[in-house]
This record gives sequence, C-alpha cells and structure tokens, in this order.
Amino acid sequence: MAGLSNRTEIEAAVNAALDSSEIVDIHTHLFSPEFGGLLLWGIDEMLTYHYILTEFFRTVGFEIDPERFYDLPKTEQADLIWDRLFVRQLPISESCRGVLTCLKGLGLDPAVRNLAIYRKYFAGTTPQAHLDHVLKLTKIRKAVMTNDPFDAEERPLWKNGFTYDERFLPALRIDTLLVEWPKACGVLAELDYDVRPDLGGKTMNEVRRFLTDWITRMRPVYLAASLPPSFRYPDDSAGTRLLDECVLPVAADHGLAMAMMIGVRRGVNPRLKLAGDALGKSDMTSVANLCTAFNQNRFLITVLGREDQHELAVCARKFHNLHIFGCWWYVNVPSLTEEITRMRIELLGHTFTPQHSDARVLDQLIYKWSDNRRMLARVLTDKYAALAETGFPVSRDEITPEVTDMLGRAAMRFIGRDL
Ligand code: HDL
Ligand code: ZN
Repeated sequence: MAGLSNRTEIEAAVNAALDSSEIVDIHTHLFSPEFGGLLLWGIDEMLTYHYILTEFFRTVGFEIDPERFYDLPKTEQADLIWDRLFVRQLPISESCRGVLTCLKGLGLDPAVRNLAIYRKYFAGTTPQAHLDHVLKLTKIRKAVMTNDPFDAEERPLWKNGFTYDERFLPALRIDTLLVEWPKACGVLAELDYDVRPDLGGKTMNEVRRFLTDWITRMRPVYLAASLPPSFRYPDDSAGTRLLDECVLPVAADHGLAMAMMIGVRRGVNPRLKLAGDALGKSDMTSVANLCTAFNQNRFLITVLGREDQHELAVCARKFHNLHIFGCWWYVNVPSLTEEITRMRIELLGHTFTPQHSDARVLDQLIYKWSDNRRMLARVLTDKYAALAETGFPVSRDEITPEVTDMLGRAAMRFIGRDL
C-alpha cells in the first residue's frame, strides 16, 4: 500500500479525514426540540452561558451584584455582557472568542459588533431549522444528552413517554443519587419508592427498581455522574454502597457503561449559581479500584483538573474496561487540549476519545468542534508524520477510519453501541 511520504501529504489526509468524518458528541447538555425550553440556542443564550458569566462578574467587579444581575431578564443580561465583554474591550478569552466563532460559522459578520443584527438572524429561524443547520455545519451525527430524572423540569417529560429526534441519544444522569443521597432519598420517596435515609429496609432493592424503571423508560446509552474531588472508592459513604449494590450491578445487567466526570467542586461561589463551580485535585486510585472491583463493567471517565490528566492516562493503560474521554470544561482551552491529547496519544495510541463538546447552547457545537478539529489536525499530523519518519508507510485509507473512530465512533463501540 503506497505510503504518504511527506508531512504535507499527511497533513492533507488528516484534514480531509477530519473535514469529512461525522462526529458522535458523547457528552452534551443539549436537548432535541421536543424537550421544549430545555433546548438552549441563539445569541442571548450564548452570551449568558455560565463560562461567560464568570468573566462578566470578574469584569464588572463590585459594580453589579450577581443577585441583582440574575434578576434581570435574559436579554438585559446579554445586553450588559455584550457591552462589557465585546464592546468596551476585546473579547480575547476562549468563551468570548467562541461566541464570535459561532457567529462567523453561521455566516454572520463578527466585525459589525451589533447585537441587534445577530438577534434579528435568530428571530428569523426556528429551533428545528436551526438545529438542522448547526448539525449539518458541524457534521454531528449523534449528540448524547444529559437526562436527569432528579430534574423537576425534565422528569415529567419522560413520565408519559415521548419520541424525539433520533440524532439525540439519552444518558441517565445520577449525580444526585451518588453525591446527595439525602436529597435523592426524598425525591425517590415522593416517587413512591420505599427508601430510607439510612439505606436500610428495602432501600437497596428500591434504588435498583428506580434505576431499572428509568433505564426502561429512557433507554440510555450510558449512566453518568459528575463527582467531586473528594470522591473516593471504596469508602464508607452512601455513594460507595449505592455504586456497589445498585448502580454498577444494574448497569452490568443492562450492558450499560458508567460515565464518571470527576473533579468538580460544586458551589464554590454559590452567588454565581451554575457559574459558581470550580475544581479540585481528584483521586485516580479510586478509578483503578472501581475498574478492578467491577472488571466486567465499562467505565467512561474524564477528569477536570489538569494535574489529574497524566495519572488518569496511566491508569487507562492498566484497565481495558476504562475508556478516557474529552478535555472537560476547565481543561477545554487550546493550550491544554493540545497538551493533553498529545500525552494521551503517546501513552494510549488510539484507545481514547479526544473530545466531546459539553455544549449547553446548540450554537456552541460550532466553535467547540471547530477548535477540536483544528487541534486534532495539528496533533494527528505530527503523530502520523513521526510514524512515517520511521519508514513505516502511512496511507490515507488507514488514517480516515482512525480519525472517525477518535471522533466518537470508538467510544460508542466501547459502550456497546456501535452506530
Ligand atoms: O457536570 C457536568 O456535566 C459539567 O459539564 C457541568 O454541567 C458544567 O456546568 C459544564 O457545563 N461544563 O462545561
Ligand atoms: Zn457536562
């Protein structure tokens, strides 16, 4: 098979593969239009994304109290943010640049710097038409949602069963169960599950019934939870007992992977609401302990701290039931995504998924995947060129499927859901 002999040819093959490959975005906070107002889209949602809110609060300092700001209508919030972050200064942060990348990707001109013009564009379309347009622009074939039965707004939608856009895949999110058992216990009791705060009586059976009921109702592609830096496995917490006796056995019974996103320190500044979360150093030994204790379960894991990335990658070398994914949240910035992805390829070859979007606003898919594709082009070109320098032939026909795999297909095969 004729190999590509120089970097330019390899770069062209990598770019062609990235440009033509469809994406499976394995973790988002997006919803299909059938979920109504849960689907966020448009310029005002982009500007009030919590990543940008934190930058706004830092910029205005003591001028505007977060409490007063959050009481304003969303358009007024967006007006203030636009003025302070995009008019009175140059929007050089990643989140701000992301908004402009989205506008440009939609064919709007960031140079006009006119919020009214952008609002007029979005007012002229519909959620469904805009969704079709964005998924076509980004070549996203499937997007995995975050579906939380403990969310009072979302739960009723599922209770009566409903069909939704098949490009969206459900994921059963159970943070509350694992991290806030007293709150989860109250919700389950309201839903007529016979559970007790002390986990006694029929509680474990009833939690397994709850999980089974929601797996049947939702048909998730995996179970998921974000966990604090203090997460330890095993320990004497309710979380460990619920993992051991309920979550992981039920997941195995249904052939479902467990996605864990570890390292989020919730509510560090509660005044900022969703924007108030931070991160902490997490314990990767707990990941190894989980993969050992449940060696027939499959784990999709990502961590929030830069300092945990290397240890997680080394841990993944030891466990074939561990698939690491994404540069999540605070490490989803160009300087770190490239560093992490290079390190992961050097330690794991192809056996990981470089990125997901984590998008909360539909339009963000444009900037997050544009950045991801550009980063992957740089990294993969270097890695395939380094391979070719050994004299090993690298062909376009071999590069393309590997790129498609790294854009979510391998993760779907890992969780037993090949598309
Ligand atoms: O817990 C998570 O899934 C995180 O991604 C949080 O939702 C976070 O607020 C976020 O959107 N990060 O990008
Ligand atoms: Zn997320």
